[in-house]
Amino acid sequence: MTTNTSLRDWVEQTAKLTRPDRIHWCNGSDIERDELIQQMLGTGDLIELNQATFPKCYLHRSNPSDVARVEHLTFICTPDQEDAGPNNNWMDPAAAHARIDALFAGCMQGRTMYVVPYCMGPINSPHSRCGVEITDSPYVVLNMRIMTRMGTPALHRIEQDGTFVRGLHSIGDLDPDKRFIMHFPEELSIKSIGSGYGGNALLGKKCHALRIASYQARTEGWLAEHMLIVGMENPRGEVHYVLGAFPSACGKTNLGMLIPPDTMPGWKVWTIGEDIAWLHVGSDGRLRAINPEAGFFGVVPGTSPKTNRNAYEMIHHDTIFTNVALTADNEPWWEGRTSGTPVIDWQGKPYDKATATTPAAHPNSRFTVSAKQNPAYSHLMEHPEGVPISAILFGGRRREVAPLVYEARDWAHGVMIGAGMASETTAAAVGQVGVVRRDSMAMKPFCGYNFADYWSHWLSFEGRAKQLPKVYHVNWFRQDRDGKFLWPGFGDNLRVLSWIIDRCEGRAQAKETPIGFLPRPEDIDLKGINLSDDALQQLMNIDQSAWHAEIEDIGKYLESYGTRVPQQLKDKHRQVQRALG
Ligand code: GTP
Ligand code: SPV
Ligand code: MN
Repeated sequence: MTTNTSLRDWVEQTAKLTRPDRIHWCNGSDIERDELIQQMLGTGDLIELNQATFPKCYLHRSNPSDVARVEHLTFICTPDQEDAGPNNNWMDPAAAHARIDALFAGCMQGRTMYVVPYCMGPINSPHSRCGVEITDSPYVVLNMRIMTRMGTPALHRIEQDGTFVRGLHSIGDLDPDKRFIMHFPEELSIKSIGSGYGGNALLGKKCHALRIASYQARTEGWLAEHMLIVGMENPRGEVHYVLGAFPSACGKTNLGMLIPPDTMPGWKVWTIGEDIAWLHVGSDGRLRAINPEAGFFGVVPGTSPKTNRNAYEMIHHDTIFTNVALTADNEPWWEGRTSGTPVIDWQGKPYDKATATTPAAHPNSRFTVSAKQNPAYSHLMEHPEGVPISAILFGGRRREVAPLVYEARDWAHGVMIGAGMASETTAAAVGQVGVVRRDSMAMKPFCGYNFADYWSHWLSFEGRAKQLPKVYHVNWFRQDRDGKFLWPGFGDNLRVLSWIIDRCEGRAQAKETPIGFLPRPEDIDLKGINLSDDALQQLMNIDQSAWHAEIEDIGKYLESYGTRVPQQLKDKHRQVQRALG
């Protein structure tokens, strides 16, 4: 078992509460994985896919009422409600424990309790943090094995460090009325019941690496962010790393795995991360990033050889698919896959594409895959100090208002842009899709404390680092009147990144506007893409009256956080408002 007595005691107490038939300590071995797969094939928890075309690939169908994160059932439980802030649902810690422990009582009867030690970040990095997830879901175990460094090495590190985040999870009876995702940041603990899906259940991911970690990061002087990390080398041989904070299902995995367009020869791109980044100021005074994860839990719909060839190839072996459709050949199928025809939908029901009114794959269907299967995998993912960051992108889905790209004047202005960003909601969370909402730094569902304090923490990096990244806002999702995207996106986003890198190198031109610096059409490499004058006009200009309304709305949003909002942020906001006239 383990030499760590507090871990031993916790497992024992949890077993007393949840009353499992068996306890299994996970070591992370291949044998353990293969046994779990065999067992799940037997129970129907996994379905074997076509092993000739998709070797070692399996399908899992989650309960139809359990297909996405549940923000309304997610709580931050701090003694003082003000510390959780208006951005979070809050419950008093004692009341929360009582409420959720009542649901955990006896919930694992007839089941195996898995004890899953994991490490977020490279095993030998001083910035990595460990946790243990106790779960009764073998699907969660299989996913955690891909998404984290799971098993014996993590347990050894826990025994050395002496500390770990405790995550207790049970699928319960999957009743949405008995579903809670609760966080106790001061106790470094998480309790989640009633869901087996993604961020609700793989506790190393959003619960630990964002909500708990962001809380710790604030007191310890670092940042835990919902960001991709991508590396690039341009034809001049200059290497730059860029972070991108986009809300769920808004393009992190795709930008992190970007493939240069044919018209941009000589560019190389590699992935460090595609969902979460932990940021520290390095000994050189620069902001550096590690990816705490080891795998990708990515959106399947839209993945094709055209949009993202690397992702498409990467998920043809050793992949767990969740809630995709099936073809007659037993291959996985999803909207946007350019070949095959679905005959069974994500719920396992017969599907006829000709008459169907709903998608065959769930819009939030996902692949789970090891980062090492990415053709653009970089061994720098294992670098204990991470990579130095040149630029930070904030962005969202905005069919209107936000131009293709603009640059902040300075760090504090960049923080204001990140704080004020907004995006249309997506299928990654339960609720209405396509509604514009403010989502500061793409962290609305994930910041474990009061946003006003979080903005102050961001501002404080001016005093911590010698050289901070330049900050940008991007929007790949502008639409014309018919709802067609104005910008080709995907690999062509490198055209925007190329301008950003040139700006970082002090080369590229821009025009100054009230909201920041925008490229002129001639500043961006548009060779080989066909954009109408009208599209260019919309992508690379600001609409004064739309921006008046936008900046006013951002002002109201900041005000709604009350007296804790840093004055510097309000000043930056007022500056832009004044410049707009
Ligand atoms: P999470 O895993 O939920 O955090 O999502 P993500 O931010 O990693 O988003 P992802 O890259 O998986 O993209 C989500 C959806 O947006 C997919 O259907 C993509 O095909 C689509 N998408 C990504 N990038 C672009 C782009 O540049 N343009 C357009 N039009 N669609 C894009
Ligand atoms: C997101 O919703 O931002 C995801 C998927 O990355 S989940 O792991 O379910 O949170
Ligand atoms: Mn995400």
